[in-house]
Amino acid sequence: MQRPQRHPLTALPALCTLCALCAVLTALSPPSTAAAIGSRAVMPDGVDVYERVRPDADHVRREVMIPMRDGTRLFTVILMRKGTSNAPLLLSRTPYDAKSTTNRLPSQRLADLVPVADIEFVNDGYIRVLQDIRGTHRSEGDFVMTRPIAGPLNDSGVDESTDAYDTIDWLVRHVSESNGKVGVIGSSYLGFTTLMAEIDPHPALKAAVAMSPQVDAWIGDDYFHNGAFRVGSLDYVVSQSTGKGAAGAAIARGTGDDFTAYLEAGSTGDFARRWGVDRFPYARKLMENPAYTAFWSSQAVDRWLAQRPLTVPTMLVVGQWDQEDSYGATAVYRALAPKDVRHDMVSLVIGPWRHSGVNHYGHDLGPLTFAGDTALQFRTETMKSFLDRHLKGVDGPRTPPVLSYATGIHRWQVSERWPVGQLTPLFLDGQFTASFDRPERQGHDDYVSDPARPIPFVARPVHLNASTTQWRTWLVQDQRFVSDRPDVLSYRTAPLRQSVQIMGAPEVSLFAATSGTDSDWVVKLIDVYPDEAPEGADQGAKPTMAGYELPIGIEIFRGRYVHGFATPAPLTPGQAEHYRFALPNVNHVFLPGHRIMVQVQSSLFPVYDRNPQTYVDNIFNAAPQDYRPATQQIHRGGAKASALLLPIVGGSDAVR
Ligand code: PG9
Repeated sequence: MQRPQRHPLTALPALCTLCALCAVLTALSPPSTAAAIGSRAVMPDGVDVYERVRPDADHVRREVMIPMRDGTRLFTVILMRKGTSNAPLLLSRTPYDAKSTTNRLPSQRLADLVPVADIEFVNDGYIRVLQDIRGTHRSEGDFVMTRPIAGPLNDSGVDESTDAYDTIDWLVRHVSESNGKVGVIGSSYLGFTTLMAEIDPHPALKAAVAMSPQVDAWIGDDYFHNGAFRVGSLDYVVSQSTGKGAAGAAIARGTGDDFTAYLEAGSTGDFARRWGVDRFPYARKLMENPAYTAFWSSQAVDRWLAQRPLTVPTMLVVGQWDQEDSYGATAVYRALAPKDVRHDMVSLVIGPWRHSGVNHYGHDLGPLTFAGDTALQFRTETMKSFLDRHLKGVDGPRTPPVLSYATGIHRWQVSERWPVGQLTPLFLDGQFTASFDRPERQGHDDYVSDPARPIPFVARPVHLNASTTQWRTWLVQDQRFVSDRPDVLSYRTAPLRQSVQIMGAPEVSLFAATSGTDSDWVVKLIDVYPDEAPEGADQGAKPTMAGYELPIGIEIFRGRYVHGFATPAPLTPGQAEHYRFALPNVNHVFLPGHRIMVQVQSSLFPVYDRNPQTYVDNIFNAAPQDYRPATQQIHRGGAKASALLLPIVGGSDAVR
């Protein structure tokens, strides 16, 4: 609505109505104090709309409300270079504000407005479309977190799949500059909406690129990993559930160390209640569904896709050090690859990136430096030719079935399938050694895990804020900050005589017992750099990687689920169980002179909530007296030969 505006002159008494000069002078001079004090002398300075797109802009911007089948209208931004015709549409459906995402810089150049990852596409004539999903920002309707597919968990009859369908249908009929072909792309939440568009897809949907998609939030994406709860989820829920049209709220707990904030609160449920987070519907859904019941399994996107025909060429992308959604992309690859009989529909890309790092600068991560901007290389050389082929009919280079960046030797590698390596046990042995030879003697190593002294996941102070460097790089942090703790067991190989390459997901095969009735098991695969002194290190001039303990994968498993994710049960004190779980997928080369290390511990706090180590029905509601120290036993050798199975390229011959 226009605010009423009054010109100051209209409030002044007429001076000399016949004299033009007098009128001009009056207009130029500031209103007199007397006039300003008078009843209506101040002109309001706010304006409702500033038309940012000026006549000399290089692009056209349309903001439209697209109607869905239930009448709800979704806010959509459509951007294209002036003079565009017969061009493909590149659609992303986001909960993160379509308008501000497409106003990166105040500029008349389209390339300045869109996110950096889009620049090559808009420069090459793609029509870029971003839409606020239902219930977020400028769109109508209710927001439902990662809205389940219409069915038992969603009786509204609409979901992100129908909304994608209706949007695509509208776009191809109303954007006259388009060639009628649509691609969907996006990372994380947008990776989820990308995959949802592939369920019963619109015929105009010709290609999809799902990056770090949230696929199964209980097994290995945002909210839980193998049943252990990721407490930072509460921050996300609060900001996401309050964000319509504005920046979402933050939990008002102050700016201190989150390690202390969570430890002092008690259980995660107590933390939530203390800060009023238990009033958020999605926080309640999380806290009421701690096990992998139908609530979670029937939301798993890989299961939905597995049940449907594969009709949309799909590229799945993930970062090797993805601190949020490391699971989803490869889970969907596993679900779809068997359907890809002609071997030309599904591809997988694993880059040396953090979560969504594929859309940002890819030169480095924490202390690691790569061969150039790996993210830009992927986007311009692989992703663009994939989309050009399917959306523009360009007969460019073949899309590699699998493309992965070999960290350690800094090289992109193409393979026909994934995983490539053959699982080869690296055994835990006596004297805290690790070896590819089966241990000769049986034994166990013990430590006390005390929930009152959980092991931090980064050096304190901890800030569970997803936009900090601390959060974005914690998966590559030097593990020496905990290696000396008595409750962290570190098993190391001798320095390697030859390089060892792994391509796939390392698998934990851990035989472990606890004196408690529940327990968490955290396993880390670490590349230990040799104690070398690079040039300049003596003057302290350059950061050195000497002795660096670089995590190649870190994962957790909540003991109560050892016999089934849907059927938690107390552990029997002192009885060893066999824990099997996977670390994230990687392509890494351990170089000669480096050592391979396996660390085992029982907490990783506060990225994961504490296990009280006494079985309670719902850990969210554990009472203070439930948190008890426990003695843990890690078995090695004989029938309980704990090992980390490494997907070694060249099999066991490569390490002999
Ligand atoms: N990892 C974030 C997320 C996705 C889906 C649900 C909840 C969180 C994200 O970066 O979008």
